[in-house]
Amino acid sequence: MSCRTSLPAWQALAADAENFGSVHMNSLFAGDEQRFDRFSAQCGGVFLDFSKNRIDEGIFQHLLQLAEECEVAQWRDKMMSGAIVNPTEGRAVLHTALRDRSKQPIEAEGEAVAPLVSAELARMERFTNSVRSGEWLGYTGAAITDVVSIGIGGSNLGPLMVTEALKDYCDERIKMHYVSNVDGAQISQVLSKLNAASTLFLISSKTFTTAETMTNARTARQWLMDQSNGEAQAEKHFAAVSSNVSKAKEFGIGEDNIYSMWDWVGGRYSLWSAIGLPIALNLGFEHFLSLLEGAHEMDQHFATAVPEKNLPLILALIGVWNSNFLGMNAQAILPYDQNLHRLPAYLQQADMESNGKSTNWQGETVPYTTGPLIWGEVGINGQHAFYQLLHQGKTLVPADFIGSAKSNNPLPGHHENLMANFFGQSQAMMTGVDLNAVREQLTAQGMDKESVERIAPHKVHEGNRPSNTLLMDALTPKNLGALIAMYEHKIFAQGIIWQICSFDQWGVELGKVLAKAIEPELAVDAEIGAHDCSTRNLLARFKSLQD
Ligand code: G6Q
Repeated sequence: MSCRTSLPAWQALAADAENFGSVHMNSLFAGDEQRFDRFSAQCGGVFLDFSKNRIDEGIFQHLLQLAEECEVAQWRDKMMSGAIVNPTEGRAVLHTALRDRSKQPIEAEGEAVAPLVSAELARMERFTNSVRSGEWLGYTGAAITDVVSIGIGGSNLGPLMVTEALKDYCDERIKMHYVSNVDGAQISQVLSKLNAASTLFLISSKTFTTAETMTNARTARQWLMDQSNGEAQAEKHFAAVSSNVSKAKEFGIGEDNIYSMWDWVGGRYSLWSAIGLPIALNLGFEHFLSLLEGAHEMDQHFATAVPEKNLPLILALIGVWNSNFLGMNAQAILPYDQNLHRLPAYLQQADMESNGKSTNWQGETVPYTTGPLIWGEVGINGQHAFYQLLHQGKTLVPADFIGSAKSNNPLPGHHENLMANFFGQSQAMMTGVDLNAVREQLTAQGMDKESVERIAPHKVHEGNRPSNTLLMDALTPKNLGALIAMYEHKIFAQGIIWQICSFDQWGVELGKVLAKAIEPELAVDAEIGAHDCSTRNLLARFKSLQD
């Protein structure tokens, strides 16, 4: 297997970076009225403008050539047809099949996938409707009003992000609460507001062995028993989502209340499976289906759109250009929508757990940077906090600006103000303002010459900072589905270009193993084992501070 750096396209891009990497975008825009048309693309209700990047037609063509030489399209087809594209775990990766309601005949490990997906969706629908309609009754005969979703990582971040994002579609029939942290603070706070008689717990864990989730699930079960003086029957208050049915049954959850997922659904790609039940319970099943529909539309787009208009592929290539060739190893996610406030956290997992790796498919260390540092915040709040660094800092951070043309909360003046900032910030990152222009501005404001010279350098914005703008018609379930799927496929395409295994997560294991060894050592009478002197002394100090 040849290293990506020896590909003709990689070498052409390295030369491009030498020759054109520092060309100011202002000069690329000057006199080129076609730039926006050429460097923009659309899928359904999601529009992408990628013209504010340091690319010209030649660089873009070399990026497309890189995708071709890396066989991204062939790998995409393999993934979508159920081939083993998660080699270190020996698994197919078929989250796309979860949202394909056309029931294409796809097999994973010899088993037809569509019937499994349809059957589980039908069970989810019945469960959702029975809880939401008040048919499902708790131990006193009261209808369910609150659902507590207990799960962590991929079994939490997706449903939490989506139910927050689509709050405006929620009819308040069922209130959702999430518990992910094993810190007792979170579950205590959640339970303190609830009435056991009308509360249902949904334990979401693919493996049903995750320590944090199991600890929280046991605490929830004990709380239910305490609150009901031992009268509550677990089957009226517990349901589970897992691929480990026997473990869920061992915990005491009846088989009828266990919803399946499969090995070919990765945790961080699982919100489309029964892991998405919090979404359906909170918003209603029809909205969950719209989410799937939007994601499927993006899947089809990724599979069929020409490369130069293919949103996920373009985002992947722009990311590769910025990080591997221009040395920008971070990516800001900046939603201009309050309800998308969990999107940066969600994408942190999706991207960093997938592509935060340094070993290629052959087990060799790759000689280039891989997944960038993903971070972000609701844009308008970020403006009053960290945008200083985006505009004038020495670390260059490409940004994705995400917003909608129509507001779901159209109060007079609000959306215009929000979106004026949305457009103004990416423009400022791109155009900047040079010393002469600053001098002129300050002089025009009546500042004396000496002050102008002293202050002006501080107000220079060099600009030329890359960004993508994602403008949706509106934040709807369908558009959100498409947006998430777009990022999933971007991450996939980058993993292929970097030749890394995007679907495993060995990097999260070592710390867990060490924590398991340390936990018994925290008991008052237990000995502290052989650790480095930092860890040993910290453990000793921790123990000495217990009452
Ligand atoms: C996601 C990861 C990880 C996983 C959690 C929860 O891709 O695998 O975040 O989702 O560790 O695992 P369980 O669902 O098995 O509890």
